[in-house]
Amino acid sequence: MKLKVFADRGSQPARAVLIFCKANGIEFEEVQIQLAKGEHKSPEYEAINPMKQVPAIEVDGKFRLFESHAILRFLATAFPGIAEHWYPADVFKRAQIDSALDWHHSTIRRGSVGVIHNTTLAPLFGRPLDPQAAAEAEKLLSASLAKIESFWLKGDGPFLLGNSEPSMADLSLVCEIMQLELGFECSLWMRSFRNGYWTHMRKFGNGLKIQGRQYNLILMKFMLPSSR
Ligand SMILES: N[C@@H](CCC(=O)N[C@@H](CS)C(=O)NCC(=O)O)C(=O)O
Repeated sequence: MKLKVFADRGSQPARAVLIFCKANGIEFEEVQIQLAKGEHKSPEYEAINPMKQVPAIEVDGKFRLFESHAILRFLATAFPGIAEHWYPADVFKRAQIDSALDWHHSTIRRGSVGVIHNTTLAPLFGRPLDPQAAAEAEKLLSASLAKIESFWLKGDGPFLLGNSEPSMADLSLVCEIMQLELGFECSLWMRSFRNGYWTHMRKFGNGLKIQGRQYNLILMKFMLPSSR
C-alpha cells in the first residue's frame, strides 16, 4: 500500500500518526501542510480532508481518511506486522484502548487545545488570545490530568490501563501533553507527572527521536519560527 500522511509536525494528532508509522516501520510519504501558512485551507487540501485539518492520510491515491484515532486504528489493522501492544487483537483489551482514545478526545484534548490556543497560538490563526477561555480550559485540563493519575495509570504496568507496553492511546496522550510545554506554565502537577508516567513515555519517545529538546526544536522549526 502506498501511504501519504498529510501533517504539520506542530500538531499533536499529526505527530501521533507520524510516530506510529515510524515506530512500526510503515513506509510513507510525509506531505507537509503548514498550518501557520494556511495551507490546510487550500482547495487542494480540502479535497484530501474536507474538514481542513491535519492529519489526514491517502492510500494508493484513492482512499482518504481524517481523524487521528481513526487513522491509527486503520494503520494498525491494515498494515502487517504491527506489534500487538499498540492495538491488541483481543476484543476486550482493544475495547479498553478504544475507551481511552475516546475519553482523550472529549477531555484532555479539549482542555489542552483550549489552553494552548488561548494562551499562545490564537494569533497565528488570526484570532485574539482569550484568557477567560484559557482559564476554563485549564480547569478541564487539570481535572482530566488528575484522572489520568487516579484512574488510567492505576495498575501493574507503567502505561495507560496498567499495560506493560504502550498502546496507541499512550501515543496520542503523550503527543498531546508534549504540546503543553508550549504555553502551560509548568505547575506542580506537571512536575510530578513528569517524574512518573512522563519518565516512561520519555524512554519510549527517545527511540523515536521526537521527544524533549528535539521535540521543542521541531516545534520551533515548523510552527513558531519567529516567536521564540
Ligand atoms: N480530532 C482531530 C483533530 C485535528 C485537529 O484539531 N487538527 C488541528 C491541528 S492540531 C488543525 O488542523 N487545525 C487547523 C484548524 O482547525 O484550522 C484529530 O484527532 O485528527
